[in-house]
Amino acid sequence: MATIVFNHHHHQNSLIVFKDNTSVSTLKTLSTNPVGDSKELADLLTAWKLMCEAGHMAATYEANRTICRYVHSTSRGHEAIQIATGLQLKPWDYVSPYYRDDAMLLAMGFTPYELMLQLLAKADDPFSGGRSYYCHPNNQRPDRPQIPHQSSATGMQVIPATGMAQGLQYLENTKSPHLKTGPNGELPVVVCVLGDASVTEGEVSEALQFAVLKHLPIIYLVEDNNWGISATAEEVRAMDAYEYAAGFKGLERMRVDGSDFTASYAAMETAIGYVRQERKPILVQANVPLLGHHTSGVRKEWYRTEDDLNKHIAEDPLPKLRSLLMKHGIADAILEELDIIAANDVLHAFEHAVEAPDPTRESFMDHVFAPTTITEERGERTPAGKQKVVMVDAALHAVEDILQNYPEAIFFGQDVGRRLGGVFREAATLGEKFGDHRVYNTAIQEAYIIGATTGLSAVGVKPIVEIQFADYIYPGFNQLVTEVAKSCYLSNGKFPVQALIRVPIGAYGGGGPYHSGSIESTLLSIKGIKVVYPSNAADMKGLMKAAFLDPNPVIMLEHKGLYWSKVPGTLEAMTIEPGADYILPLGKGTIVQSAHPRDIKQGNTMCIITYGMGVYWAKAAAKAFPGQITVVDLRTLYPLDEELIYSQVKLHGKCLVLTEEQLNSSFIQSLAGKIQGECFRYLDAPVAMIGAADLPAVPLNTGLEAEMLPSAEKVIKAVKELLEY
Ligand SMILES: Cc1ncc(C[n+]2csc(CCOP(=O)(O)OP(=O)(O)O)c2C)c(N)n1
Ligand SMILES: [Mg+2]
Repeated sequence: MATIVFNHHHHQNSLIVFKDNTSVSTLKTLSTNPVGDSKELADLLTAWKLMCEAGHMAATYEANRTICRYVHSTSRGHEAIQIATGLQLKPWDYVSPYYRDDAMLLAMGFTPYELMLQLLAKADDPFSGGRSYYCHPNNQRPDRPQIPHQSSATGMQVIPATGMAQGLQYLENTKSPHLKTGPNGELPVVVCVLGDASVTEGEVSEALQFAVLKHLPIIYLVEDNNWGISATAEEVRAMDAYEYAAGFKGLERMRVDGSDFTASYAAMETAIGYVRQERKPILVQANVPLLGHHTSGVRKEWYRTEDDLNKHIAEDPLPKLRSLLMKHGIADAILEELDIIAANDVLHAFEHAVEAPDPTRESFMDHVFAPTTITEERGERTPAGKQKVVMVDAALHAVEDILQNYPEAIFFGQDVGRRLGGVFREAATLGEKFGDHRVYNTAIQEAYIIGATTGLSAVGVKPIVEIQFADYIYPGFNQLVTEVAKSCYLSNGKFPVQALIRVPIGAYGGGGPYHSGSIESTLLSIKGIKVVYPSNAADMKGLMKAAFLDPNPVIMLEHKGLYWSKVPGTLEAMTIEPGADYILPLGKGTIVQSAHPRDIKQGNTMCIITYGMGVYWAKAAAKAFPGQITVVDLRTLYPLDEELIYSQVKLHGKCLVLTEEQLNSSFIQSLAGKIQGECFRYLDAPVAMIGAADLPAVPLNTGLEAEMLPSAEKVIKAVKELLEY
């Protein structure tokens, strides 16, 4: 035994080209001498040990199903391609493995014990602290490949992973100190792994399109087992991933027998070598058998025939590797002994993991957000001698200051680049000032625009992105819910997503359906993001800075009706422009107008709690009730300034909550409930609510639109009723 060496280093100059007749010539240049040296043998033995380990882990979990009660998948059948990949990745590489990649994690250096801590949802689970399933890794340890948060949603890691490659390219092109390279300046690659059935998902195509367009350094590794739970390949796809890849001009591709370790190793060596050198994307389709269950909960015998199982068993990578090693002259007894060692190691790790403590229950709320350093208003809000600006310019200038001061900040979205500078000119001149590598147009890919921020943030870029109209955020909604919002919590605080997402919103008089909608309640139903909604230029500038510096995902809702103060009654959205140092923390509301102390004393007053356009409806209405109305502008919808809200409600005893959104099941309706619960004893009337009529869209005709939306007149009516209550 003592003579056996386990080698985790790959062959320096011994690339084998894996190619077929459709692979294009770029890959041929990487061809050198074939393997066959002692290093290869060491790799094979390492792979054997890891494969044995993975097999024993799966078997141990199966044998202890009552203990392993949380659902899990294992790699059985997929081990060869996974180990071949994991062994060749470097600590400066970035990987998005999927839920079946436990053998790959072993090959990257994660121990069976570490993986089992997650299996059993223990406190010391190094990935999620007991919050997410087995084989949902993330890693920042500098001695192993870097892994951002991994969700359970199939295919949806492809956009975040491509975002990592986008970020690496930016850091590389700008020679950023944030780029982590190898000891000899070796460049990082990204590996994104996915199952065959997830390739057909729509978001995958957005990512592939972006990767080939921008020549990103990423390897898409598809583990093709012909199954997507119980759906067969024949049933649900017209082509495999390799064939699909042909449609993405510039995407290199290869197919490999993923059950053959040598072939897999060579294929991945070629793919990784290609991407490390050429900085272009490649797709590798590895055909593999599926030998285990889909998951511990969805059992193979429920839907797979004996014939099908036998076909897969015939491709088991384990006996294939065994016979290869025996051909290399390794005695069966040695392989047997390695297998026994692996079995013992796995058993000990399991016993140990079972004993490990659970997370403390008190910790369940930890890491929803990373702490922000911006907690106080700072800088000059109304500098002397400065002109008033419209809100859109305040936003623009804030982003300009940010791009000026933070070289790792980039800004992209539809039409924000040089030629137009945003359909509302909210990004005008930025492309010219900062260059096309920092401010640029993207395709109409809302999922990509939002989801890429996860990957960009993971590699140290600070993305500012824009969704052109709030009404069109829905294609990006999935990424927001599934990836962006959950990353911090489920990585136990390791991967908060620093993202500033600008979203022009709201009705502005005749904008019509699909261009006038409000979306804050749908956003606020997502936990793990912050939502800001300024109503004037000064707040816009200060909040934009705080939103950017917040280490968490922040949505900036920018009202199109307030942008230029063109909507009648919104002139006050223009303010003196705050200084470049001005910053306004999130989560702090403000009193924009106060009732008179005399009226408060007499008990004749009330407060209107609102935000955005509501502030202007409220202020206009208040003119009809001099001294009697306090108007609170929330400014941030999450986190919410509850202290200010409740103190004002308690002071006045009467309250109207006001929103531009359709009222039913809205944020403002739930706020009314909270106020009623919190301030019940202080209330002299039920909390009144005004919102838009519950229509599916804002109608185009301005008369119809006006009927739907709140107005000063509608507010006056409600105020009157409340004051007389
Ligand atoms: C978006 C989404 N829809 C459905 C599921 C439920 N689901 C989990 S695995 C799976 C099949 C995935 O098949 P494939 O990508 O081929 O990977 P395999 O399990 O075969 O390795 C499905 C439908 C999910 N996790 N995510
Ligand atoms: Mg599959």
